[in-house]
Amino acid sequence: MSREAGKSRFQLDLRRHLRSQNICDNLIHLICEIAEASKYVINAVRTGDLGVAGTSNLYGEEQLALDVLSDRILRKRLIHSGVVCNIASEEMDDIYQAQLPGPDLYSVAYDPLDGSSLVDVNLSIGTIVSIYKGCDLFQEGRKQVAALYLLYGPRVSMVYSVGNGVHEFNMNSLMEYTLSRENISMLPSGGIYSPGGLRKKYTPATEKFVSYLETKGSRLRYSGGFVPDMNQILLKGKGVFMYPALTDAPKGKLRLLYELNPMAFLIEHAGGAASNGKMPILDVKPECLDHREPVYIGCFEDVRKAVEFLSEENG
Ligand code: AFP
Repeated sequence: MSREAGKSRFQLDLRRHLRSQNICDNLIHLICEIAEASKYVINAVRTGDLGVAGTSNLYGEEQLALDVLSDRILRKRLIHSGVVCNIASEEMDDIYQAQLPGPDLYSVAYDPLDGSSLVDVNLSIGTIVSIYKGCDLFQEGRKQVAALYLLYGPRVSMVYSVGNGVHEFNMNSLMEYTLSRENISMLPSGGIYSPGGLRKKYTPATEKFVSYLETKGSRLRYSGGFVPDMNQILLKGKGVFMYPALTDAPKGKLRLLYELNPMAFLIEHAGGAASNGKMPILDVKPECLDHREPVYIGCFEDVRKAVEFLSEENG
């Protein structure tokens, strides 16, 4: 019996699964390169220096050595992949051109280590990646051709979509990614809510939405890490995450290019929704690298309800 025939569907490794997705070889190569880079990021997280790197990123946040190291690992892989045109990283101030525009090239926006401030208290963190065809990174999120995240938790997992379902892989003892869940699907409404930001800075509409969730019995689950918090909602298929407009931060905190667009792509392809309170996240036209948007993301009905409360406030 051939090796493939002897393997159950759930022993499929990442490259084989990508080949079943009817996408071009360069995109398969790119996603596999990102998966390969994650092994070095994991090693850095597990053993790396937690000291502050002494530099700061676009947002003035002190860069932990791990932020800088993870960014360097991913960028180097993308540059040497041979299929990447432009690169934007949450840890870089400007777009990096890896090579001149050409056919079958991709552009990548990523947050190399989202939640890095949680490493020194041993909480889960992740890498978030958004992939576009061509060289324009300021396209609406709906034009992404792929999105994925890596979650560095008790297990290391990878969730990706190229627009044909959302699929989870777990890393085995040989550091290979093997399929663990295929075509993940979310319920219309759920029992978890993850409220980011300071409650005392919520607008009345957001406050009403949270009260609605609590009244219907939703349980608060919030770690401070976007990737683990969203992974819980996605894999349990039930719940909503919000980092809303705050009274002193009307655009919220999370970045459109590096966090919201890739996560919204995954959630929508799993049957959920993502909104800034007025329109789908994936339809927002990115204005700059530092573009932030309020976000309500998760089960379709929960997000619809949030928009309903907010539309009363926004008039
Ligand atoms: P860090 O990368 O600075 O730790 O921020 C993580 C994050 O961008 C996102 O992962 C969380 O959902 C959000 O910030 C948490 O923000 P608060 O600490 O304000 O709740």
